[in-house]
Formats: sequence, structure tokens, C-alpha cells
Amino acid sequence: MRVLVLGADGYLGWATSMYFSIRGYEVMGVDNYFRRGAAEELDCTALVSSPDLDRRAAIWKGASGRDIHVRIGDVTDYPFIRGVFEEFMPESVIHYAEQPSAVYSMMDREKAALTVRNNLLSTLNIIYGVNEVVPDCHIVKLGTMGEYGTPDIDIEEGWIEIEHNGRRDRFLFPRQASSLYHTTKIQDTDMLWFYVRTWGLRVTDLMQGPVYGIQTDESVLDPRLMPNFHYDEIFGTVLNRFVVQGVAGYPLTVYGNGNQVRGYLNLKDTMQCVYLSVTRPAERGELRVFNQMTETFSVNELAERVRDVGDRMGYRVEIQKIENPRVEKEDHYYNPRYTGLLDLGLKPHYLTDEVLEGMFEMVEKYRDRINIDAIFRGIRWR
Ligand code: USQ
Repeated sequence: MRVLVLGADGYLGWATSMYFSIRGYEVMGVDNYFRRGAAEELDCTALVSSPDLDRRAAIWKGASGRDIHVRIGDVTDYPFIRGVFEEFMPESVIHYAEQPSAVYSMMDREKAALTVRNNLLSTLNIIYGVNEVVPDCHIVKLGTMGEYGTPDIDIEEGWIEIEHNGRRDRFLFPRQASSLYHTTKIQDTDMLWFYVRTWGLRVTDLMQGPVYGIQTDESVLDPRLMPNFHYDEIFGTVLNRFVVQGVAGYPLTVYGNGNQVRGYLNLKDTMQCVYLSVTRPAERGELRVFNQMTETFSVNELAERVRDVGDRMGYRVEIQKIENPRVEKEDHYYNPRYTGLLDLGLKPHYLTDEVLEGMFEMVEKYRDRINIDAIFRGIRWR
């Protein structure tokens, strides 16, 4: 089976490419190196410097004996991506080709415009490419739990039945994001749902929470295959940041009162979830939605876990509550349903102390590369 991974240079994209490749899939990875370039420009490169995709594919071939085909180009360039569809004729396309950072999208007008243009046009071009070239191809789209925001009711898995004035219908669950980036993901979902209804595409939307982790079962084969792990304020997710802060002796940056709750998952579980979605595709004319997370934590709980494990390992980890640079609810109800992927067979890797210890050990190996100045600059939402 042919799987096209768009955004293959990213934290999730490269790990996903190897995950499918080792399982016998023919994989083509596409990227325009947007995040690499932006991270260089903003002086916040990843903890581990990873070779470009062509070189990583060659290292992967040496380590596993398998090929990952690479094409460098921009998914917002329609002739380019249509050409990729014609050449590779994928049966599944995994869409990670988006500007992935909430913080980046809130920095200034240019970055807001880039986020809108990149995320919406890439999604539109994939929809057109699939419909014109491979209409049966299954689109697996990385959405985000942040699309739902933090409503004062239980969060259902994508859909909700509403009874109104004695009649019932099923709708996408209401969404109200707290960054422009998250808002573009809502718009992506709306666009996909429109074309599912209109053209009968098959789509799975994975509403993913913040991911943590630095290794997968494939990346252990060679350190040059590691995911590009960000710990900076712009591209790093909170738990990855906290572990690096713990190693660097930088007080953990808890925003506001730290009661914000999100649904988290291990990078290894992202691989499983995407794989399960590809192997059990949505039907034609179906928008299937899964909430992709395995457990919930408040920021305070994460900080305390990192401090306790770090202290036991001989680090002196402090927690510092700082004024929240974001506009988000700090005290809120949070009760999402996330049973769909478990029903498909997901076997979660929960956040144990051993997992945190493993992260500390990996980060320790690269501590000389930690750029303290990238950890917190205080980029404000308003
Ligand atoms: N936070 C802190 N201190 C920090 C960094 C973050 O307290 O140093 C807090 C944030 O205020 C937020 C929570 O931790 O309440 C999560 O923040 P995050 O930076 O880990 O996650 P977020 O910006 O929401 O975005 C990340 C990924 C994005 C993905 C999203 C899933 O960058 O691509 O879509 O997680 S979710 O949050 O469920 O929407």
C-alpha cells in the first residue's frame, strides 16, 4: 500500500514515515522545510540537529534496508502537489503539512497570514489533488483537540446530536479555539466536511492533544533518525519544554495558575493512531473524527511530575508560575471522550516515571545544545 506523508520533515512526519516504511508500506515523504527555515530565522532550532530528508532517507535505507521516497516542494503549490499525486498514486495521504505552532500564528500579521494561507491552501490542494487524481484515496488529517477549546460541557468525539424545538440532527461538535493556528484547523475541518458531503471523499480527522517524547522504536536505530525535538517557546510542546528546562536548571514555566487541562499523548501513540486510521479507512462520503489523546493533565500536574522525577535523578528542578502570555481559560471544566481509537486497538504508552526518566536521559546527552534564550521570550496573545 502506498502512503504519502505530507510534512515529512516534522516532529511527527519523519517518525510516521519510518513507522509505515518498516511495516512494508511504500512511503513517499514531502516537505518544503518551512519549520526548519522558520526555526533558523527565529533562532530556536531543534535540540538534535537532523539531516535533511534526502540524507535521512539514505541513513534509513542503511539502517532498515527500506526506501522512503522524498520530494521537496510546497503543498500550497498546486501543480507540484498534483504532480506528486500523479506520480505516486497514494492509497492514503497523511496531512501534516501545516504551520504547526499556536505561538507562531500569534506573533504578528505576517505570521498570521502565512498560517492562514499555508494551512487552508494546503488542505484545499490535497482535497483537489485527491479528487482529481486518486478519488478513492483516504485523507488522514491531523486536527487538534484545541479546536474544541474548553467548553463547559463534555467534549464528544467529533459529533453531537442536538435536539431543538422537537427535532434532532447530528452536527460537528461546537468549536471555539484559543489561537489563530487552532482556528485554521477548525476551518480545515469545515472544508473537508464540505467536500466529503459534496464529492464523497473519505476523510479521518485526528483531533490530537499536545504530544511529548523524543524517541520512537524506529529512531533508536541511529541518532540521526531522531525526531526534531523542539523545546523553545514557539515550536515546543509543554512537556518536552519542561524536561529540557529541568535539565538546563531553568525554572519550569507554568503559565498563569497552571490549572489548564489538556489531553496528552506519547509520540509513539501518535504513530499507532495514524497507523490504525490508515489500516481501517473511513468510508467514501464519511468524515470520521477521533479524539487522539490518552490521558489528561493540568500544567501543574505535569510540572510536579517533571520536578519529582528530575529531583530524584539529581537535578534541582524549580517551578515558577509566570503571567500567562496567552489568552486562555485557566480554571475550566474538561471532560473529553476518547474511546474511538482504543476501540480500533490503540495500546497507550502512559506517562510513567520511567518515560520521564528516559526523556531526561536523552535530553542530558544533548544538554550542550540547549539554547537558554529560546526557552522563554514572552510572546503575548495581545
Ligand atoms: N504551557 C505552559 N507553559 C509553557 C508552555 C505551555 O503553561 O511553557 C501551557 C499552555 O498555556 C497550554 C498548555 O500548556 O495551556 C499546552 O500548551 P502547548 O504549547 O503544549 O500546546 P499548544 O500551544 O496548544 O499546541 C500544541 C502543538 C499543536 C497541537 C496542540 C494540541 O504545538 O500543534 O495542535 O498542542 S492541543 O493543545 O490539544 O490543541
